[in-house]
Amino acid sequence: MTIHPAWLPPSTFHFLTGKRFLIDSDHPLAGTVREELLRAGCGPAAPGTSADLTFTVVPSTTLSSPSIGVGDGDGFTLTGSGVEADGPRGLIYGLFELARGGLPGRYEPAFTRRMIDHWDNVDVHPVMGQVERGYSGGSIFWKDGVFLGSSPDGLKRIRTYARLLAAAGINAVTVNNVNVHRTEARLLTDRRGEVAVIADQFRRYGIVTHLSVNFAAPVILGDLPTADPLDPRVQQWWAATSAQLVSDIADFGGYLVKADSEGQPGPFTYGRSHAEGANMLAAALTSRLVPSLGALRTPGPVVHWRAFVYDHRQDWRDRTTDRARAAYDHFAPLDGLFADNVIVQVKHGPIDFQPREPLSPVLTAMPRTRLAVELQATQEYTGQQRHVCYLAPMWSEVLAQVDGEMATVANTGDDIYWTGHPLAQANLYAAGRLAWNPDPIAVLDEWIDLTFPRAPSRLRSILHELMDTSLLTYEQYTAPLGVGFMVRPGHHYGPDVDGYEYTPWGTYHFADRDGVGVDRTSATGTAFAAQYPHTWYESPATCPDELLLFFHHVPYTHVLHSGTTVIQHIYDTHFEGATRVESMRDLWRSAAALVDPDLHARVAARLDEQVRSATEWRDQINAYFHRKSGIPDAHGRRIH
Ligand code: GCW
Repeated sequence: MTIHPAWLPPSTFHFLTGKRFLIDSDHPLAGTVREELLRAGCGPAAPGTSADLTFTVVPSTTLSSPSIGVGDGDGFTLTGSGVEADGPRGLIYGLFELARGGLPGRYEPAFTRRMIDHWDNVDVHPVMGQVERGYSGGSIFWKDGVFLGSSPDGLKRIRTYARLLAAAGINAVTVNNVNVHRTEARLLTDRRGEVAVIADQFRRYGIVTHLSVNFAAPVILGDLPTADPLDPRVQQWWAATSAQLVSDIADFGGYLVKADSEGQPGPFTYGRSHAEGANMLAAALTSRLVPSLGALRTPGPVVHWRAFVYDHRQDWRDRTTDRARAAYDHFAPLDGLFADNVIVQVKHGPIDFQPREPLSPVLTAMPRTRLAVELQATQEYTGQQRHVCYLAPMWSEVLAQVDGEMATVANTGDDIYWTGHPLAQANLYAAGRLAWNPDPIAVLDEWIDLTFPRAPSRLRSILHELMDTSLLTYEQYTAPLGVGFMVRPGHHYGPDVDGYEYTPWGTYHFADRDGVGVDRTSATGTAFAAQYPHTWYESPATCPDELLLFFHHVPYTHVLHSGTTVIQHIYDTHFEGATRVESMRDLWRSAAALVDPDLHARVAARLDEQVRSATEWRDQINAYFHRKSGIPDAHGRRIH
């Protein structure tokens, strides 16, 4: 079984073959650059002779130890004759920029930490499997409870992955699921050696390793009666446990915590706030316990504390509770109360990775708190890597409105194409690269160039046609106008308009015979719209069409800014979306001679499924709203 090389095929750097290089740094990452150059057929310049390519680290920022702080020295300058890096990591990024044919100039990421979060389990979870919401096979770290990094092949795969991530500009990874079950909790203690092995591989490519932890670990693993963050025994337990971790993994990145969310334990159990919970872990991570000296503070690891906190046991009859409000209601009042090494990690939208949501108001409401925006490459709600759905256009809109850090839920697994759908590789690539190049279509071009070297222009244009607007197409044939969900409960694939309507999950569309949408206005609704510093969302007159049903309950006859009615918009977009998918399938068929046959077949099979699924979506959504409203399609098309 040959694993697909993704955006680093063997020909990467071959245009450098025969060049003489000089690397003016003895940092371990310089060693990685050297290995890469040797692999590409370059040779070191003989002493006293001039080199074709020089790699230097600007001395003022040279770091002497292999442990690198986040964002330290990631930037670099391409000089025309090599790479002048701000720090050792910049050498790696400079090398990969050379592979992309980067022009001389300055390169710097817009986000310091660019993290990939795995939702991998150690054991197979009875419902969620090896990888929660994973659509690319199993984990590359664990299989059925066994650590894969113990075998040479497993180790090699992790290293290959690290190389891919570095080439995409990623510098941090969280290795395990935020829902931390019993076995996984032990990665913190007796299984931390596994994390250390993974970290050793990632470090070679400048990637820092993080760990998801269970807030109740002192109870689950430590035999304490409580996990109360203000209890000294709990603090002591976390400090001692963290000290061991940090002594095993010198550059350990820190903890990722999902607390008081969807059944995960958290500080609320003890009447404590999220700030108290997060700060306790932050303190534990930064205090190295030296027996006779007490706590010694050092900068370094951080706590990523997720803001995805809401009531998942809501009564659907209760119209005052609004899941969209929850993150802001919980976190905005805590602004300024988090320790310096706590980063509040916020999903980009207020609900949950729907294809269309407004920006989460939390992201602009906490100026005195370090924030990370969370994106989801794994396509839980965007076709589960069976549908072509290039997410970068949405992400780049999000990233343009925020700063700080970014974290993206991984879409990778042990599949030979890494991502199940070969074209979904572009999402992983973009998850890193958008921090360096905010133009999603330019990033797609880069991905095509690297992944399909010497691609004929016909293939390039087919891929653009398939992918550039694939998210808009997906949006057309699924839930309309920002209302969201309408997916099958549980696995979240395929249409089920009322699937979540009378459930405790807080995701409702409120369709009746007269209209549809969620009233989130201050005047008559849940007042979620008031969490924004502006008032655009308060009135349908100023609310963008594509978010209308996220914020308003309107009659089917409401006329959109586009000039069409809501009901006619639903019919039109669903017919058009499904038709577009048929064209995508035909277009891909025409590319058969242009790409590797196995890759072609994999994508073709998935496009067949996408056509089936888009048709199902079209027919169910159209039939549902036709039956509710009784309003016929103005164009007389067939609605079942
Ligand atoms: O979207 C939901 C998913 C859960 C996930 C949760 C989260 C890891 O359905 O599977 O749990 O979000 O982000 O915590």
